[in-house]
Amino acid sequence: MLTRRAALMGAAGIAALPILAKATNAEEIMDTSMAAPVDLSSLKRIKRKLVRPPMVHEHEQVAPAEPRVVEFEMQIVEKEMEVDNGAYLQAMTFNGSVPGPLMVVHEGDYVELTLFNSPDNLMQHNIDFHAATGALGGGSLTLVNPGEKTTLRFKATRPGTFVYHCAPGGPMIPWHVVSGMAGAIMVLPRDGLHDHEGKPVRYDRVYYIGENDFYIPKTEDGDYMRFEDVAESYPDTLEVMNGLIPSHVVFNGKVGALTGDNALTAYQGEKVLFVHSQANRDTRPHLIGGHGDLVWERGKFNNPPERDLETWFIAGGSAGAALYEFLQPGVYAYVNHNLIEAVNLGATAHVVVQGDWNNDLMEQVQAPTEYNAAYEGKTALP
Ligand SMILES: [Cu+2]
Repeated sequence: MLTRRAALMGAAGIAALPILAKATNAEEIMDTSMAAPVDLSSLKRIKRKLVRPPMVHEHEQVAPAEPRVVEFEMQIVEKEMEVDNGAYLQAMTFNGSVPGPLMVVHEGDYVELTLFNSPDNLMQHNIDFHAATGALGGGSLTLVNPGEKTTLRFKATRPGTFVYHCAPGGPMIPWHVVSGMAGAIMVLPRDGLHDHEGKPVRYDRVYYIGENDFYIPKTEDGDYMRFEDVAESYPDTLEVMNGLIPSHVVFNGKVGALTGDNALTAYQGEKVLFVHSQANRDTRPHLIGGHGDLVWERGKFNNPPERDLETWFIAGGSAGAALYEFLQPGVYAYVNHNLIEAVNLGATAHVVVQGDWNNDLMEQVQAPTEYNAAYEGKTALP
């Protein structure tokens, strides 16, 4: 008997795979059911409860020597989100947030994720981990219909920050990603982070910033269109997507998600690690008034970090990490330094830092005041 699942997945699932010589070959190659079993029964298992970005779930920076199996659960939620005043997105999300939660494990650990596709959803979804090896990053082993769940385990062999995203095949891939279905995982070295000289480094806080480009269609009158559900939003959204000009570029799902009352916080003297991902498009984070002391620009901890950067580059489809010790109190802006995207399209966060001002680093020697242009300032000109 043809089950509902087979009917839904059979043709669509296989057709969505990249082109291989023959369909039968693809099926055979992707069949993992005959592989030799692995015995992980001697490993300790721990459960991690994921939290909403920019916060990051509880974790150790230095892990015990023995690898562990780290269990996570994630639910896929399709829902409407207001990404700016009057601009509504039919979003697809990992765990209800855009971006999806940051997962943290250590090199050599096994990530074991149970993914639930809520029966309230309309779409098939899956998860492709850039940190994983094989099966399209796990994408071909995790395709779930509404009402289905699946569990994937992969070994975190490479330390670094990596994107994960939904990739259900064909044009569904970019659409699901720009509808919010992306997040990141941080695979720490077992003994924690190291600086450019190999000395251990710790962070006092970690924040996860997921940047998204949205493509919300407009009516002929210039108002943003609003849709009943994700499926209805697709044709108009696709047209905007294919123009490659985003209507919004935001951090953490909406304009102002990390500013004002939602600003990130820190104390002077704290080392803050900013993990920044962009699953679809290049970006260039910059901390106005600060720096990147140690920056893993490509996010991979086996490479020595860059030092003292002013702006760093996150290639679309990757996540990077920047560590900064805040030396002055005040409000810092953390932006995408394409300033049109930062200011006009939304990609701005604030970091409010408490502490004591250091006049040695900066002092306002003369507050702005009127001057007599007949006598002063002339010596400045060449
Ligand atoms: Cu999806």
